[in-house]
Amino acid sequence: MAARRFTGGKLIVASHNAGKAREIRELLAPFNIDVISAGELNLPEPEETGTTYIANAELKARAAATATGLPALADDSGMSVDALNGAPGIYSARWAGPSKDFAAAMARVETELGENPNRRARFVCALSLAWPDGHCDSFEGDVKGRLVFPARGTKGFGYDPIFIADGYDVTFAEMTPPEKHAISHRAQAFEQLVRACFQ
Ligand code: ITT
Repeated sequence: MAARRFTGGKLIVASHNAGKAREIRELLAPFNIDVISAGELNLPEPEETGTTYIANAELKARAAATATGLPALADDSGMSVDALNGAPGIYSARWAGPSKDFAAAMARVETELGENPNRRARFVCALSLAWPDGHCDSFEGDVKGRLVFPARGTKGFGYDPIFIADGYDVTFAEMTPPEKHAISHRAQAFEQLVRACFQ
């Protein structure tokens, strides 16, 4: 089925993660869309019961579209570490615990890697645009790279301070937003969303 075009009006950004919601707003900025975040509307956070990024993104987008009667864009993302068999993957947020302590989550990655010399990792992002009638289109992007310890940089969010994309020598947390948006998993998924739904 062809993707449904978004031709304007209000769009819910169905994320309660401030760093992620900020990046999605930055990516949406050139499109002159009236963006409302799930946080502003106090929308409940649905339980992420899916076993894939796309399943969780769809579940979050559908819940917000149903609750508001407006199209909703959700993002499910995470970092997969090769030497940890893809962990934390879809559980990336959960490794930070209820207090969302990403210093602890990054320390856990370092501890679990131990002396393993394989530092390969990738970020993955699934974006789903859902409509109140149940229609939903999804797109996935990724960026490959390697992990460094100790963490470096203060920009970005989540695991950004330990991730260096292939071809670079600074972490995502040392990049400006435009630098990260030029290559990130979120920007790659967003590019596909734009091509299918916004143009
Ligand atoms: P919502 O579901 O409300 O959007 P969340 O934080 O629970 O917020 P996810 O379940 O998709 O979202 O978890 C993704 C986690 O992966 C997120 O908390 C970050 O720690 C990490 N992550 C995703 N994209 C990232 C990025 O660009 N930079 C750093 N960490 C990222």
